[in-house]
Amino acid sequence: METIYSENHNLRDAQTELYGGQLVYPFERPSRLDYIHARLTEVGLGPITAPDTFGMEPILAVHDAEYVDFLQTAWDRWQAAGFQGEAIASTWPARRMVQARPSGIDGQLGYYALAAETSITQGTWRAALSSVHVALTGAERLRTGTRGCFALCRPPGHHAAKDLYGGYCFFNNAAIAAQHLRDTGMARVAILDVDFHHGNGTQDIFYDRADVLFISLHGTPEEAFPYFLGYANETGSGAGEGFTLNLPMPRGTGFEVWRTALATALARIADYAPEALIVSLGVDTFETDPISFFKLKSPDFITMGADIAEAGLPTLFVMEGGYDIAEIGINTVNVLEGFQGH
Ligand code: SP5
Ligand code: ZN
Repeated sequence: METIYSENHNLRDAQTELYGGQLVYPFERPSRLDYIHARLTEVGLGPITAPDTFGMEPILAVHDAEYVDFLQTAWDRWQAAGFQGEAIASTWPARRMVQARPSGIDGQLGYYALAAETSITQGTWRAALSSVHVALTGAERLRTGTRGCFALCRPPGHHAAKDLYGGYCFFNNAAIAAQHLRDTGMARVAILDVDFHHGNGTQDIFYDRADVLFISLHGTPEEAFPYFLGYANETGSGAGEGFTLNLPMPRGTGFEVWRTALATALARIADYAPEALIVSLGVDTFETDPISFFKLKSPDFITMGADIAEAGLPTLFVMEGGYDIAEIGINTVNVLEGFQGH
């Protein structure tokens, strides 16, 4: 299986994440991809190729133009305002407040952020743009008949909505790839999100549409980030009614239960009969992930990949989360090997 990868992800190296009332070095850090890259090479999964470049059009097909402009200029504006640390939101349009866009950078951070843990930094824009190109290059491979491809994206994307960043995400790589496949001729695309966290951004982008099926397996929002979306009763709206499926699971969920949810997801995908499958691949379901609470073990990820292969669809894996860095290479590549060996 081919992997699409760019070293430009290193341009995103935030030094601060707001966690437990402290500013810590972020869980979502460049070395995550070093471990995955090393494991890909070690097992010889296949060629590792640089992404092609794309214009802004595929991004603007998903994201709001003013939001994109905000991301491009946020760091410079934050610096120009004289702030010393990394750019972090601190005030939100909460209940009963006006949902209008302020003019200053500090107000706009709160307007566009869905969470405070994610700092905007010097190289964030360029890294996020490169991550989109990685996903789009992978999507292009599916268009030309590839069975499986791995878009080794960083920063991740599934928490980003059309005009929201957070959860370490800025552009929704998987959604942009799905939209690109739609815009270049595919009638139906399915997105299967197996990251521990609910893919709130992807759900929001496609919520009222029937042409992209969105399914997420995740820690229940009662206890897990992003907290405010991902309940089972969210099933889509309007034309999209029935084309969102949420499968939240409780603390301590192990692979036996998780795999039953995956079977439910795969049955729905088979019924939908898409032309391609995009997997938002997070391995933060792992038992020792530092910020999550599922109990998957390393060999389970091989089974996961094999089960996904059973769908028999052209499949693009798009990297999302996973924070047990020592094991992230093994767990991620296990999914791909399980898929490939099947
Ligand atoms: C892409 C992705 O996986 N993003 C995840 C972002 C999670 N950010 C907030 C994490 C808050 C975790 N609190 C967990 C307490 C653990 N003891
Ligand atoms: Zn996650």
